[in-house]
Amino acid sequence: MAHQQSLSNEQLLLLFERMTLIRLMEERLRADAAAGKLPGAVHLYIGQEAVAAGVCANLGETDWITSTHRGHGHFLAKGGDPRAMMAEIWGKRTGICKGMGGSMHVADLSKGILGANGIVGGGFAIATGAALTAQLSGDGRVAVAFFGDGAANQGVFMECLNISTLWQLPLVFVCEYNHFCEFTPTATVTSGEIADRAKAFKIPCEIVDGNDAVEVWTAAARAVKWARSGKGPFFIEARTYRIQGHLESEDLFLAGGKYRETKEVEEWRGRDPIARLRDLLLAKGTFTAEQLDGISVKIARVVEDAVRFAEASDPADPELTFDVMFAGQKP
Ligand SMILES: Cc1ncc(C[n+]2csc(CCOP(=O)(O)OP(=O)(O)O)c2C)c(N)n1
Repeated sequence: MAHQQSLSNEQLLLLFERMTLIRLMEERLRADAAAGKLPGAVHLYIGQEAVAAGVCANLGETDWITSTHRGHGHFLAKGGDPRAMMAEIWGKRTGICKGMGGSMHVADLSKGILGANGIVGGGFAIATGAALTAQLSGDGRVAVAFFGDGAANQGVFMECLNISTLWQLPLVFVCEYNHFCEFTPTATVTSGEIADRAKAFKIPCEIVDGNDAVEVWTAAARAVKWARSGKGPFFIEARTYRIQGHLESEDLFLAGGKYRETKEVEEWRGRDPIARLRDLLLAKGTFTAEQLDGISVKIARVVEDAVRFAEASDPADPELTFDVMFAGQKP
């Protein structure tokens, strides 16, 4: 585990708390999806928590992020409200988007969360636009585009690499290389290294162990500093693994088919980013196992509270569809 000395105990603890919150929220969503309680699809972030938490810990509230269809972790890591996220996923009017967007569209502009996105690669141009806004206003903000290894094969990725470096925009690209695009192993559809695509535009790159929160944090600190100081974009490729299926109901799509070996999933479970951070905290001797367990219990209560809030809320108002889709016009 490299560079651990550069994080204070408070920063390490914050990472642990954020990652635990994401994990427990996702595990609860997994259970509720299996019980048929959730409307719509959920794409879970289990196993990738170190990426969102490590990057967002380096951002201020007014910095921007764009996310993906697998966006719960980014939302929570950037300070999004667990209750409002849960209610959104449950399709309730108390949701962060009044229950109109659901899991794939959690967003909170007041926290710089420009939204999860059902369009693969949809966040690139939004983040590039946000970075241009930051540059024009000169207010020192940065934008971060989280995206998957599959999204790196979208043409708009190249467009945004190109213009962001030409215009020296304060933009950090964060590729979460989780090894799959739906049910397709990335290696079968992606030639060469994704980071090399950024290098071709002379954008500085770092490839990090995406299951090592400290390594992600350290690379992100460098990237954000670089972008904020006006030097242009930075690219991080975080090597990680998608522990859950592409989406929780994937068995319906697969009809008994298989696209990865159980052994491989188990190997990656052994590199669990939260267990690794916990081991580091214990090894440093600053926190005891009882203290860390106590934190997890407290966070489990936050999750329970979010679920109860969502359950007790009224369903989304269908009439609102006309406002959000058609600016109030009715056919
Ligand atoms: C433009 C577009 N094409 C295809 C899809 C269908 N689709 C949804 S998720 C996905 C795979 C995305 O893989 P990746 O970007 O690696 O993200 P991950 O699911 O691994 O987090 C695809 C092809 C889509 N939603 N949007």
